[in-house]
Amino acid sequence: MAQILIEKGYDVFGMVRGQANPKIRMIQEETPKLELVEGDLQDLSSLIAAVEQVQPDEVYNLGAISFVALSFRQAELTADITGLGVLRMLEAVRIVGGAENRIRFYQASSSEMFGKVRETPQTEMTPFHPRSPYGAAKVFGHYITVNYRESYDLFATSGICFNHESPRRGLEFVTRKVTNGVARIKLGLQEKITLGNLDAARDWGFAGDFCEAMWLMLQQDTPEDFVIATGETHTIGELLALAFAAAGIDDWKPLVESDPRFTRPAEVDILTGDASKARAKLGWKPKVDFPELVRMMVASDLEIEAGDPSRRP
Ligand code: GDR
Repeated sequence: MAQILIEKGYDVFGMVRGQANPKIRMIQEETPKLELVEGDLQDLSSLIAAVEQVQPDEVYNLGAISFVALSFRQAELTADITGLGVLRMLEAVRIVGGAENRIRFYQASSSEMFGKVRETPQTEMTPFHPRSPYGAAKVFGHYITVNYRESYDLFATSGICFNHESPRRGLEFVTRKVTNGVARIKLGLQEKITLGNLDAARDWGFAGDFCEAMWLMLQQDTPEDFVIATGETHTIGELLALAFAAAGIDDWKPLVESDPRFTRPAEVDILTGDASKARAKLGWKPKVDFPELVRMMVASDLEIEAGDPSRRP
């Protein structure tokens, strides 16, 4: 997101928490023009101070505990950061934005809110049925954003984003776990990939395309919520086949195993988004398709894993 906004000519401030955040060095290397500001989604006064310091035109709240599996083990923390964190950020935007509501706000809502899906494909009107503490916290974040828009006339919008991936994806998420595992197998650094539920299916898109949609949402005349998705669903089997093919490995089935350690107490089996509204009103459509996304991630992981070991994730 920062990269895209910098390319558009914005001065971008990224909020970081903690006094020795290990990601700061990586962030500064990847986006040297990004300025950093201190703040913590658990601490309203720090958010007010950050927003006061920066005086932004737009705030993108992409901050969360975002790993669904972790949210089962740290449910209260997830509710606090992923859920209440949105309320605190909205408060900071409302207080600092003054009577004329100078600051536009984007909330990263999630397809995990649909969970045990009530209809397929999922639209802005599909009822929510979250299947994890993460999904439940995102539902709160979504509705509190809608509520601040309706109560205080804030330019507050919520993008219901389906899975969006890139070479920067954390290793704990299934796409990167697969592409990094494939690269390591190819280079003889690892023998197998151990996953959880192999039957899950997702609507996976490229994060760069999705960030463009987030920006477009804040450039409209009126604040509205949008589903952001590719409309295509793929299985983990397809992800594996494409990733191994990208590394030139044919006989991959013996290289993948499933371990209950990685399964979740409740699962979201299949998601498919309908982004017709975003297409019609924002003129948005994804540019990178699923095979291209997987090839991009495998190529990046091959380069990283073949390079300096101290730079490996
Ligand atoms: P998800 O992403 O939960 O959809 O949330 P993730 O990549 O973690 O899981 C996708 C599906 O793959 C199954 N799976 C595994 N997942 C992981 N992480 N590791 C495994 O070993 C594994 N094996 C199978 C999962 O069970 C699941 O069904 C992501 C996050 O980015 C959220 O923050 C975001 O809101 C949603 O996407 C949209």
